[in-house]
Amino acid sequence: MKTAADTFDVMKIREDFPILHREVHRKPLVYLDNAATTQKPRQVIDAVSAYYSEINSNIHRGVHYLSEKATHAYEEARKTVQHFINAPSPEEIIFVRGTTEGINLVASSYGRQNIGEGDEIIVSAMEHHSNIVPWQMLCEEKKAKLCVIPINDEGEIIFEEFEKMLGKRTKLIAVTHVSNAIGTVNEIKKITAMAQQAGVPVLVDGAQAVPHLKTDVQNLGCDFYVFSGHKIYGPTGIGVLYGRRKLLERMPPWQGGGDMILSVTFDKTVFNALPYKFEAGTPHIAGATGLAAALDYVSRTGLEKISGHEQQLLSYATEKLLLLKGLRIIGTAKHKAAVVSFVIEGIHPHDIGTLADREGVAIRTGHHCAQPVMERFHVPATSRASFAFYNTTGEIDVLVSALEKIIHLFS
Ligand code: 7TS
Repeated sequence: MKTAADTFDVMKIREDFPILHREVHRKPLVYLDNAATTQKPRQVIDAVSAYYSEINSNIHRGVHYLSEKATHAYEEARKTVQHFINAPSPEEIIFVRGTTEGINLVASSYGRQNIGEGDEIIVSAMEHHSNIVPWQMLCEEKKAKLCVIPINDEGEIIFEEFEKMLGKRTKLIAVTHVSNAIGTVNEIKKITAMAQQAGVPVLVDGAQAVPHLKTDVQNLGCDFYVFSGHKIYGPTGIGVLYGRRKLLERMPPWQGGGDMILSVTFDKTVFNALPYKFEAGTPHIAGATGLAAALDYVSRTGLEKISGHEQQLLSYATEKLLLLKGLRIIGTAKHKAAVVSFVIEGIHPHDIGTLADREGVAIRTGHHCAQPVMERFHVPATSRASFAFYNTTGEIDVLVSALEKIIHLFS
């Protein structure tokens, strides 16, 4: 029987990504830094270019031809996002700059309105800084408390601890769907089920999940879901906040300006309806059309096939890397997305990153904006290879031989 991955033509996919054919340091580029940002297919580049060459205009204000075209493209992009994550309605899709801005929006609006002195916000020990710092700032302002669910040695949430933490004072839970630093895929449905019992809303940071897993916000049962366009083959500067209508409707706007109002006088301003209430000012219209092109591309390719291929890359890389002398993988959860974080005894991750780069291999080194994760595993930093559906086992071989050279150099 053929599996999804068998019918996946990675070489054909690579043809769609112009940058993958360039060289760096006179070596073919091997791009394994996809958790930081992904490369863009021609279809996305063309969509952005077509927007600027054919319909560029401001939205929601002109009655002229181009403005109507641009408005239509922007609102169609919203529907594409809605269907992609199976949100109940397009009004629950707010365009933002990215995951970071989406979380800050919820912290500023929902947080300021609903969290007070002595209240508690729960995050996990594997969060990216952007799902820690906005909550810390809010806690500081409101004299609330940030509680952290510990993770085990594999890098998985310890549910017994979470259960103990969840109480009358808990006002919000903010967890990542997939860890950028160690690749763990969290059991979001289990978290939302427990939260629902306690009557607490859940925000899910989907930055590292949407490119790899089929995301269905209704099935997940979350109240907010955020992700960045640039991590799913779309442009930078555009991202998405999904929120349950019931919550979004009660939340105050977080930025004031054009487009988010129905009427303004110096005595009283009436705010616009959803989703515009949260989209003050001219948005990234071209970015939204590029994001829609990216999501269409992913949907056409099929997330099942994408994740099948990526899981093969993950097992191949894990197996090959573990053969290297002194190499240890950080993050060994049962369910992982295509991220491998590792340390090599006696060699600083920054040296590994710099030397790998000379071989054309792009990996990220450092704390990955998840310093508490580094602390948890008692390492100052790691090297991280993160895969996308356009990567090949051949590229992993190039990474492995680059690492062999480095280990040899330092021995
Ligand atoms: N949340 C997670 C889980 C992330 O991985 C990132 C970015 C963010 C939030 C922030 O996304 P942004 O688009 O708003 O910046 N992660 C990474 C990374 O792993 N390497 O560079 C950026």
